Amino acid sequence: MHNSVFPFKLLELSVRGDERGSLIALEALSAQIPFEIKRVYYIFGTCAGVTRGKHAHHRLEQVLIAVSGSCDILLDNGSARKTIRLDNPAQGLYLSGFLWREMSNFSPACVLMVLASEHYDEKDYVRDYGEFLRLAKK
Ligand code: T46
Repeated sequence: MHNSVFPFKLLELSVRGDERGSLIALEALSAQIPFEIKRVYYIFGTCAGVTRGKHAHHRLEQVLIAVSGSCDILLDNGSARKTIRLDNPAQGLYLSGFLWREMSNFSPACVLMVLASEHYDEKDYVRDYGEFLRLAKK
């Protein structure tokens, strides 16, 4: 699915399964990950009821994968909102545009792995929702 109003895509990741179990390999600049991976981080041990995120990025591209457990990703383009449930390690949520995002409803065992196109840079974040709305409507 690709949506120009909501710049995200749900990626189906190829699973290499055999009698021993499953393996997913992710390579940069492939159909699976359409950018050079400069950073990987993962979120785990999230306390019940917590909402994380609450920011937008100016230029960062990311793929979010719930490699264990599940969580909800709320996406907001400044005029509408959508919630995507991540509960499958063979599914990646590719975010490439100016979207406010919030992560919530983490299951206790959730590990949310994120592949990012840039090194960490606090200047790329918009953490104020009012500022986000102003920039999104430009
Ligand atoms: C995003 C969502 C999905 C670092 O030092 N390096 C890093 O690469 C990251 C991601 C974070 N940090 C520091 C900055 C904060 O002191 O770790 C602390 C927690 O980061 P933050 O509050 O931004 O975490 P989340 O879960 O709200 O958001 C993160 C990413 O920051 C963000 O880019 O899209 O996950």
